[in-house]
Amino acid sequence: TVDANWWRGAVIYQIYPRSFQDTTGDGLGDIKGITARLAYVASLGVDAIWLSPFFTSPMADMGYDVSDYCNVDPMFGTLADFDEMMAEAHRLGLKVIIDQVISHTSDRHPWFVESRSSRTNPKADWYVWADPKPDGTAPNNWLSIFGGPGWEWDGVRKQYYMHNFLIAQPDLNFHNPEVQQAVLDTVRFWLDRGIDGFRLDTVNYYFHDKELRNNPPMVYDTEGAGMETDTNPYSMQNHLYDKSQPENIEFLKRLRTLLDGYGGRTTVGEVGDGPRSLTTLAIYTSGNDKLHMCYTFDLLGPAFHAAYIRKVMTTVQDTVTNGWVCWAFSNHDVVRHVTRFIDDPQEQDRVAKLSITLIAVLRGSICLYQGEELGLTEAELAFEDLRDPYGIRFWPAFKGRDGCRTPMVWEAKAPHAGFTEGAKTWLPVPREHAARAVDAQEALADSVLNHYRATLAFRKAHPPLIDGDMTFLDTNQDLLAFVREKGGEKLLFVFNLTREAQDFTLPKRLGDVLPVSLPGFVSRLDRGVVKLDALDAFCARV
Ligand code: TEU
Repeated sequence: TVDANWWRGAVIYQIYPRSFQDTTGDGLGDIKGITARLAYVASLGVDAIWLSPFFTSPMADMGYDVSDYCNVDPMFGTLADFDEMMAEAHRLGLKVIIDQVISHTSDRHPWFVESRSSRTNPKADWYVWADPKPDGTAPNNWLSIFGGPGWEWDGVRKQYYMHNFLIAQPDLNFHNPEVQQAVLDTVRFWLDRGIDGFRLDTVNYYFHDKELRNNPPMVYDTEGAGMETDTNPYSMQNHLYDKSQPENIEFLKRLRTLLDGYGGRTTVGEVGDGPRSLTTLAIYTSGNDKLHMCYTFDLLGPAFHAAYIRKVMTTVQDTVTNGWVCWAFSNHDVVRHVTRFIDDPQEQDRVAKLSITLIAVLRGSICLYQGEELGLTEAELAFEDLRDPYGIRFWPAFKGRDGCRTPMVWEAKAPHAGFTEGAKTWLPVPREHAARAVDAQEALADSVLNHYRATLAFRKAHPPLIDGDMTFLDTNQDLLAFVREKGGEKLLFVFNLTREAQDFTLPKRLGDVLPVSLPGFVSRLDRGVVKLDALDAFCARV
């Protein structure tokens, strides 16, 4: 029997299939490569894998532009490869979460090909089509996240269609019940195959404003939680009018009902909506009848400061009273967090270790992104190397997302670090990444990789860390101190995210404090004062 709540507090490892392991020599990762490396993934101590899209796609947005939701792109293999991969994952005790990109399709999806063919075909209303204004310009001021207008003129229909992302990613019209049904059918297809959950791409973009009202200007919150500008400073997006349309709640309920019919399945929605994202997340994940969990971009920005993290976590406590958050410091869209958080190469490993320890003891589930367990930094790429259309468009002001998508490094001494036996790779493998390959780090007791393993084992061993409560203690601006508690078991954590040593005087009311050794750190307790080194952490039973 499956534990229906396995996802609460789970650790999910994100695999970017194109860059994980190549088995065919074409320099692109594939499903068989994932299967071959699953034992490694399981050895980290994670609970699940999340696979970025591997579906049939013209790859305009590296697979986030799907042209067949129910098949595997030949570049990645076949459905049989997928089934084999899933069976191996399950044998190793890993759940499998796949990426559903249903807010938009590829412009080559048969649905769109039909929809754009006339104004009267059966799928004419499956996408967001609108007439131009009398002067011929776009229906309203909506912008694409990847730059330029959110509308594209179609010469056949003599109408505009809406796209939140690339022109090649037309937005589905969720107001049409047939579209909802078609999308739910694709979800059912994968549930029947046996997958354990879905990461729902841009889940708050499903419904557009039916009246196509102009957007008000985007007001950026440059200090607070939900700093969309920080991860994405060159986006020209202002809000598509009230992205969290009430209709979406009803749709998410239908989706949940479908999943509940299978049991033990989960959803993790991506909610990137600037300052309001946690409010949206709270609505989407409350009440056990919509999504299981969501993640926001709050920890995907540059801030690795105690005051900021405390602010995010307390905002969560105030808003998400009845829902569940999934945290991540890195993914395939943002600069790798070691690079974001520190520029001194000497300190990168310590920051990698401190950040996994911190995220592993926050309240919530967590997503790790392939390669972060090696302490990989953002790859520096030349313009000629770029493959991300978003980066190509805004170079050099914004270098795009390729720097975090370079191939995984397995063997320090092998050509292309063991990613492929072919002559070339789709993105270069940086030399400094190869030196951090899995085999090199396996051999070192205090490597970042072994620290990840020890930290995830520590998390597993302490139930308060999985889904216990979290209470903050007062500290100065530079320190983060909180207690995690469940069923009478209480663990105190103190984090020093600065590069200077810090002292923290324990409040008397905590009573007896018994230090617990936290893998990889040197802090100590001295007569009621926690002595923390630079970039250090402390744990105690209270
Ligand atoms: O990302 C959604 C999203 O909001 C991104 O535009 C994000 O703001 C940006 O990448 C930050 O640099 C999802 C996927 O994760 C992304 O890879 C896709 O390109 C996008 O949806 C469109 O499907």
